[in-house]
Amino acid sequence: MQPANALSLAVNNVPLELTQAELFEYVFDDPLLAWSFVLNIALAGLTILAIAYLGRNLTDPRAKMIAISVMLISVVSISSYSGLTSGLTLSIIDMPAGHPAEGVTTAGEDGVLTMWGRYLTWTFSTPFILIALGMLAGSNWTKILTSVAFTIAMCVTGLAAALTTSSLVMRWWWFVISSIFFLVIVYIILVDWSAEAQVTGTQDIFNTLKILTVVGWFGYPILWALGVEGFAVLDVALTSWGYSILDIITKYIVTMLIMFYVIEEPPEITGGSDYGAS
Ligand code: RET
Repeated sequence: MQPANALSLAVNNVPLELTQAELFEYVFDDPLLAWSFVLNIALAGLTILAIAYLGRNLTDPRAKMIAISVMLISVVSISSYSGLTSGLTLSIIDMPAGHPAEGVTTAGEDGVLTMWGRYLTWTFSTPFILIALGMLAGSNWTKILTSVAFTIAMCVTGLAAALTTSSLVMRWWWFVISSIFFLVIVYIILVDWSAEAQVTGTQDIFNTLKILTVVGWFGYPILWALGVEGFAVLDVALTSWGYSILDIITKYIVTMLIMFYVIEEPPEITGGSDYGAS
């Protein structure tokens, strides 16, 4: 006989798989988790509107490019959090043997709630943070695109760490690879771009952004390690709030600081009407 619903599938000893609608319900049954997503949708939307308003009189092409770059951070973010809220980019992942959350069940299914959409969408949002920072520091495109390539590599290997179910050692191996890529980015920001910002004359704003970025970005692997993906010290809702708060600092606060600086179109960051023409 054909099983009538997911529950009867479990009864018949076939692994139960939650539908997207059930994941959606699961999120909204936990207001703490739901709010960690919804707040960010609201903040990303407000940030996009604020950038459009603040940037409406920009004339310099280089200043405009920095503004567009920070706008794209929030464009990705609103999509990312919509994916999480709808259940589209959430899964219940069964942890490998030896993992502290091994054998845990979530909403009747074996495994823990994994917000894999976060790691996926960071692949698209973090490059725009680095493009804006690199341009503010007055760096060249070789270094900016190197940092972009490494952040994409960091996020994709972080996604692999979260989704690996075969072996605990392999999960942490992905984490180590991702962390090495992360350190390359930290080096570029702290060493190369800090020196370049001194020469460009943007050291004041760059130093503030550098501290927010480097300190904030270190919070992500720490949360990964403490959350359900790693040592499972923090539960899913707390981990999610942790990421959401870090996102507020590393995206929206950084964006607003950049916008308030850029709208004045200081000579340190402008390119003149010929910028990008050749
Ligand atoms: C992971 C786990 C694997 C090891 C490392 C990580 C670092 C993630 C970072 C994310 C930054 C995200 C931002 C998003 C804004 O949209 C993938 C958590 C090193 C640094 C700034």
